[in-house]
Amino acid sequence: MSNSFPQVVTIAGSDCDGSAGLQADLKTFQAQKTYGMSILTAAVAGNSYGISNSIALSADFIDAQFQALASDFQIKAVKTGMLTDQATIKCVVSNLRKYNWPNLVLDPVIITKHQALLLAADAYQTLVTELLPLALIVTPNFFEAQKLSGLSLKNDTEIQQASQKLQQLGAQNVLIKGAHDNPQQKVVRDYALFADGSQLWLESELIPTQRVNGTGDTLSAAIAAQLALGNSLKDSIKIAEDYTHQAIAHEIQVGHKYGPINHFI
Ligand code: PXL
Repeated sequence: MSNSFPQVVTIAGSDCDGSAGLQADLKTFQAQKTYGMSILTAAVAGNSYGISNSIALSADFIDAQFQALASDFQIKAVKTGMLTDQATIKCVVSNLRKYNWPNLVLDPVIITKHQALLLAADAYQTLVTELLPLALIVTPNFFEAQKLSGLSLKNDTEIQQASQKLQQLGAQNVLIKGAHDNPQQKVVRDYALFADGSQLWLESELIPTQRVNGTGDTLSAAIAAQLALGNSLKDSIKIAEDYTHQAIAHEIQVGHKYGPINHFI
């Protein structure tokens, strides 16, 4: 067995309860047999009931973290999570341009499932115009995809059109996560559109549980980890989807309400 592990970085906020944000990313990197690192952008105070407070780190400190990692490690893939505001996005964009790390997975974190705003309203356009064009793949959830595309996504054609729109905005590849808020629903369907125009519908059984905190973070982190391991984007998405599904299916009892998924599997 080799003792060398590809190094992967998350640029994200800390969620103190360990369910989401950079904690979920690092657990995922570890589970995928990659070496995880983190550039901290913000920290939130929260638990399985919700988020009560947050702070953003300074651009100077974010710069220092980039510099520390770039001067020592060979980064094979990167993902972004909570980016707070315009100043943070601009700082992250200028560092990504400077260091040119490969395989950027952009999880456009805007608002949590429970309506906590993690990106300032005036930062949204900056994310689209400056960060999206650097992304190998963008992984919006259903609501983020509606917001990014301006479409209601009421049928498959609109989901396909929204993905094309995100490509036109600069993302090379797009993964839109399907809605899962209909009580009658039995399956969740995610959709991927690739740079060469090929596409993939990914269908999985909907697991009826409230314990899904950190699902989007985990999926995008797993994609980054698989890319770092040298897999193709298509294979990385399939492996990451399967890992995330298993992590939801094998529920763990942590916290009283909207608990974390199971990164041990
Ligand atoms: O799951 C989105 C997310 C990302 N980053 C941080 C979070 C959350 C959700 O709670 O707290 C820091």
